[in-house]
Amino acid sequence: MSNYIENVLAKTKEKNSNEKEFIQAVSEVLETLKPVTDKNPEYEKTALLERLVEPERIISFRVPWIDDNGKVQVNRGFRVQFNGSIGPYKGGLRFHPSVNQSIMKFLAFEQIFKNALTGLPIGGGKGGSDFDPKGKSDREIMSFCQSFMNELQRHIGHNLDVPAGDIGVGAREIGYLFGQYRKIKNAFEAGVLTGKGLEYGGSLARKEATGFGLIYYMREMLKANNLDFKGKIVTISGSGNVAIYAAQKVTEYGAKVVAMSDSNGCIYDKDGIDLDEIKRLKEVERLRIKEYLKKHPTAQYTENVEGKTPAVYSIKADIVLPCATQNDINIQTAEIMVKNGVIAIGEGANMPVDIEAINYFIKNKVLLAPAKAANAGGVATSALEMCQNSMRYFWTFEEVDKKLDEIMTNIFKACKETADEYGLGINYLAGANIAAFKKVAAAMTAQGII
Ligand code: NDP
Ligand code: 2IT
Repeated sequence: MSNYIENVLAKTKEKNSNEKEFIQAVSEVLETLKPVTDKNPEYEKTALLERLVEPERIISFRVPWIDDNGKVQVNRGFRVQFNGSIGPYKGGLRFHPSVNQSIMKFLAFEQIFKNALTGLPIGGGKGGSDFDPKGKSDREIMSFCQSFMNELQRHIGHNLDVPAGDIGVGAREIGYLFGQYRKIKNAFEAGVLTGKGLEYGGSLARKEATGFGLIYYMREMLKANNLDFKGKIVTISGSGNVAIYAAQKVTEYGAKVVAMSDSNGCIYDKDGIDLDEIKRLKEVERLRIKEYLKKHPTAQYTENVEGKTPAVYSIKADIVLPCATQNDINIQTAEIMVKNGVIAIGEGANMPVDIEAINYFIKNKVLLAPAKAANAGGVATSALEMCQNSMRYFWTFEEVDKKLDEIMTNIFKACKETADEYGLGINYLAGANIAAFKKVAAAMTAQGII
């Protein structure tokens, strides 16, 4: 590593010592940038990296709401507006009890590079709350969303910052958030949020986009290595929005998904997962994945054990798609997967594989589709939704899906060409980081010291 990168990393660690996920995300990017920073001494003169790791703005706020028992609850809300140099801040909202400033900053930091890779004009942001949507009634969810928006509304706008969904935030939550925004502003500003319902400005194929996009990216990655999905056995961590549509597309391409999971445990169905039943359980009834056994008694359910490898990763598979949360796969889990003969990993979630495990996979010639490139289809289609909102027009499902496919194909191309140019072999993570960084660095340089 060059001294410049080492110095910036050391300072970042010191300044943010209690933010381990943020430090992890920054290290993972900076440690791959040496070949670029070595060639561009002006970055150091303009403190480009120091500016890059400092968010333009962090908003943190109180979210009071009343539960169904009439009790007042208080949560903490966040919006991190990390880097707006190539477009309005753009990124999802996560509602999960684990949310804190470190997780918000890691997600917003990753989003800067992901959004740059899409080729569309969007900057990096993220937000959310430590609110736990599990077990809450519809009325409680609405009450929380309205209170959250009462504060968030003054910080967002279609030219300023455009939130969307992430863990715990789907069409229902976006609907309540949009309704409250519209009421406060007394205006129908469709482009202020994405992932909206189709009746009021949402884009066709946005719901499917992250999962489909992941599989389009992997199709290109496999093709470049003389492989494809046909006949492959696939396991998926998670059973939410990303997991479900990745499962759908990979099945269309001739693979068989035999396992999916939630935070409690995993189901294994050797005949192939019944995805309609997963959609019913997760998208409609909001139940635990274990309920799958009621309709499929021959499937097996394994409960996760705290501190141990999540059950889904012990199942033998050719292709594994971590589509749940960060740091799901560490070196111990990676060793199990390599022993089981895995050939490719697709990061549908953000930072699901830690860097030690990523390096272990690459060393063992396992292809790894890195999150900030491979899961960019969601935010790319959000940008297409903003575009349609500005035009006051809609594209068909096929039109959006085709654009998504082209965008994902181009992202893989950028990762591969950059990896080739810098002699990085199959290290598409380094390829993605360098390609994205170059674009953001050029925009920041052009705009001066701000
Ligand atoms: P959902 O809320 O729809 O689903 C999340 C899934 O992950 C659920 O199955 C959930 O299980 C599981 N999960 C969440 N937290 C944990 C945890 N701590 N441990 C184990 N399992 C967990 O979210 P999404 O599908 O939208 O998001 C999944 C991942 O994809 C996240 O990392 C997100 O940042 C990323 N992503 C999402 C995009 C999008 O467009 N939605 C775009 C790009 C990336 P349970 O129900 O038990 O909590
Ligand atoms: O992590 C992500 O890219 C998302 N949650 C989607 C963000 C968006 O603005 O659509």
